[in-house]
Amino acid sequence: MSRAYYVTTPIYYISGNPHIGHAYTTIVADVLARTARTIGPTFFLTGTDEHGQKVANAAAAAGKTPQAWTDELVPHWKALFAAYHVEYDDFIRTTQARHVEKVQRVFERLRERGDIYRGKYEGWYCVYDETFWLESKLVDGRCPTCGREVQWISEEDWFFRLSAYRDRLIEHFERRPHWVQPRSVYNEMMAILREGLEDLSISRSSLHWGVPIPNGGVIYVWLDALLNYITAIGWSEDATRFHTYWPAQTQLIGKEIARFHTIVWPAILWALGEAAPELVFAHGWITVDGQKMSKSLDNAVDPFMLAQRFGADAIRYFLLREAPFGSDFSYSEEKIAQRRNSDLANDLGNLLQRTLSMLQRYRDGIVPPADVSRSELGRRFAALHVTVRERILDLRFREALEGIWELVTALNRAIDDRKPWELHKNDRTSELNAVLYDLCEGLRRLAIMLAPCMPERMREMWQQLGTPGRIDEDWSVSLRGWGGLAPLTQTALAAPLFPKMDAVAPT
Ligand code: ME8
Repeated sequence: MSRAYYVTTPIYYISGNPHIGHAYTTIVADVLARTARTIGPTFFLTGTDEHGQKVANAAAAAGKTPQAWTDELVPHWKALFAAYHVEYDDFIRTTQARHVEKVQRVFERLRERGDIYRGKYEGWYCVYDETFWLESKLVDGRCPTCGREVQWISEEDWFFRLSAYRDRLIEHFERRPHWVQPRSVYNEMMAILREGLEDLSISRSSLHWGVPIPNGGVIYVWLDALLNYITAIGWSEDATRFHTYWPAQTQLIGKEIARFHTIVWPAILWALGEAAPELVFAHGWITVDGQKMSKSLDNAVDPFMLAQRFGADAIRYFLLREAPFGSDFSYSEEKIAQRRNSDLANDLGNLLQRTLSMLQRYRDGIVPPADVSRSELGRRFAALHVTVRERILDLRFREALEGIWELVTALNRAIDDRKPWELHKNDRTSELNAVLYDLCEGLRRLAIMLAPCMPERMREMWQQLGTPGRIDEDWSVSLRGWGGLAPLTQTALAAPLFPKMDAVAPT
């Protein structure tokens, strides 16, 4: 098998119910995977991070064993992804044997190579972020990432020689200036590297909930968690499969965990003799009143409620369209409703309704033949999908949607300018055929290009257009040249794709 497109999301701590921020990264990965699948083999991994003190504490607070607690919660996470039409190829749980065994193997290899040693850890620990902190890094005595209280830890642990990889990391960052994006995160990581690296404690001798280490203690939850990206694809077990996917093309994360993914992670991989991922993209946060949305800040929005209220596809669209990928953006139901009403109901949904009802009225719902070589719209938009796919794979989702909306706008304008009702009244058959054909072909192309972003609604649109074949076929076949829609196709006007909603008051 040749190289495939491999995209990953963070694996989420299963310390409570998910919020829309968790759905965000996985939705973005789904859009990438759906797009990559229109080109070739693709693998999309997501999952849950189930070990560590944070999860153990949450389970204890609920009066359950950590295993029972995580078993109970995993279905909520899977249901969340299903509610947002996410089609992952694999869902890894760090408590699964396939993962645990390989994490132990990693530990053995690191020990054999002399990359780890026994030492005493004395310092601070943030349970929320599962992160060790030096005194000098604390801000007002609190965790510099999340601002929470930290606890003092003093224990015998295993240490990974992270400091030994500093020069190689700097060289890697310099040689591949795009491997960490956006630039702001790249610069921040470079600053950390320049400042110097401490070795990293990779075990917790006082904790029991984790991957056990021979002679006591468990593996530090971050080492355990990072390894999911390779244990899921057969590392140390199936070399052919592993090398089909690794190094990953795109690892998506939130910016607060960039240090683990761009400094610790490549060093661990190198210690194992493996390559660093091609790209780590650390996106921004969904914020509420300027603060990161987060379970424990009590500002988390229930993603199930959102999907029910606005429709999963409208939320997907909002998340991709609202801000350039990478930046923070604020959560607002008013803005979601606005986007849904203006872009989806007015621009796109109405376009489909108007087109199919005119087609019904003038041509019994049957797509007429037309001379596509003369289509002005065809000349302008036949190659749009190439740009769109490029932008999506380049993680410029907003620009991809803006490009697609140029076609939406042009089709709406074609109705207003070419006035099919007048062409019909004046018996200008070939002109009427030409505009009706253009509209249907334009809509077909929109359905295909928007399917990665709004899979369910676009499948409905596809059905209304009556087009045979699959919506998610290879784009270079289904979108080659303006005119892929077969004349005489029978369309079937149905209910509006995005019924208009009442405006939502500003909050
Ligand atoms: O950090 N805005 O898990 P986690 C955007 N288990 N994205 C958000 C977000 C927000 N307000 N809140 C969460 C962990 N996310 C570790 C990861 S990976 C080897 C281990 C998303 O449950 C974003 O992707 O705290 C962020 O990085 C992730 O959820 C953190 O999830």
